[in-house]
Amino acid sequence: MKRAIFLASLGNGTTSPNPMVGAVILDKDGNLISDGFHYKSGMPHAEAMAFKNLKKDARGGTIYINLEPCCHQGKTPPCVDKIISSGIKRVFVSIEDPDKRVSGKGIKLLKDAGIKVHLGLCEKESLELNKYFIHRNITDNAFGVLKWAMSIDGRVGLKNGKSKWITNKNSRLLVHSYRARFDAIVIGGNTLRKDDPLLTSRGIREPEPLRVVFTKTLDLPEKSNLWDCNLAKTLVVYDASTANKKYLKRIPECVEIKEIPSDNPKLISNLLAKKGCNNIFWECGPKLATSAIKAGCIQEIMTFIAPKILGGVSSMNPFADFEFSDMNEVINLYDPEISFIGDDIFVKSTI
Ligand code: AOF
Ligand code: ZN
Repeated sequence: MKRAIFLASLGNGTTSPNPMVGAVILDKDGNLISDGFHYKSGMPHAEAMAFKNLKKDARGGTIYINLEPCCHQGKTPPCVDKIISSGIKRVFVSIEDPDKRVSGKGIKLLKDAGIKVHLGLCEKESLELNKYFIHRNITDNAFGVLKWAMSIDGRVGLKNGKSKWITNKNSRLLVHSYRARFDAIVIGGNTLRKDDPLLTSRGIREPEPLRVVFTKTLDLPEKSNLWDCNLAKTLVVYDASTANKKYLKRIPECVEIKEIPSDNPKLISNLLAKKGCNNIFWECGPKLATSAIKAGCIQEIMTFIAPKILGGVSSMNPFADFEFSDMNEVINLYDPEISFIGDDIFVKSTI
């Protein structure tokens, strides 16, 4: 199963909206005779790849899969049928598929066909590997990770908005490699106007994650790195209740535009989930970061802390006011993982 999980992880960054799945086949004597993984939506599933790669007859053998095999006709035929017709006698499955077209039905069909099914092997690792896919299927929203970089006194920029650079080069390179694991990166209009970021993984992920800018006003600049569609796709999402549509003409044709009825970040998360994004990297400023947390769009945080003091009551904070009046109301973070990137501190935790 560990091999199946490893193979599955090779699809990291390419399988969305699909899960990462690997499959390993042993013959009746326990010899490894094939394996495979799912690379991309629309391409064969892991089991289909493993059957395609078969070197020997699988009759009487065993298959290990880190996700319940599918039983529906989607873009590709049901994997359950392939397993049954192969003559395999035992199936090890890590976790059930949360996709409503499958969830439990794949396992039932295998059992009905007289195949022995063992559920739960390496469950924890498999839940972790596909947490984004599982979250989207259960909530209809994309799994959100909020990232910010700040000085040791908790500032994300000077009074005049300058913030290049608070963290060191290696921290910034790490951010590029994290971007490669996300289907979409979201910023707000203020970040676009102030930083004019590229928001790419610098070629680590092909195609690059979708770059999304949320704007309340649509008052975005005529020139912007995000308008260069050769670098990556861009989507502008605007709040129809406050935006001035006269600014739409500033946005080039290659950029996709969608309106939402309010500034609730849940609408962005939901819209992106519907577009097939399992996860979102929120690289936004204080206002959007605060409302994204309030709306329940953030499941993990990533914080880079640099050994610098910016000072000043009017320097920029990572968050706006949550209006807390009691310490019982503040946001608690869990399971912190702390590491050093040179002399920057990197903290990952769940929320
Ligand atoms: C498997 N093995 O390798 C994967 C599965 O549109 P389709 O046909 O690709 O189906 C997508 C759904 O199939 C996806 O939502 C999930 O339920 C399942 N993915 N199942 O048996 C695989 N990738
Ligand atoms: Zn399948």
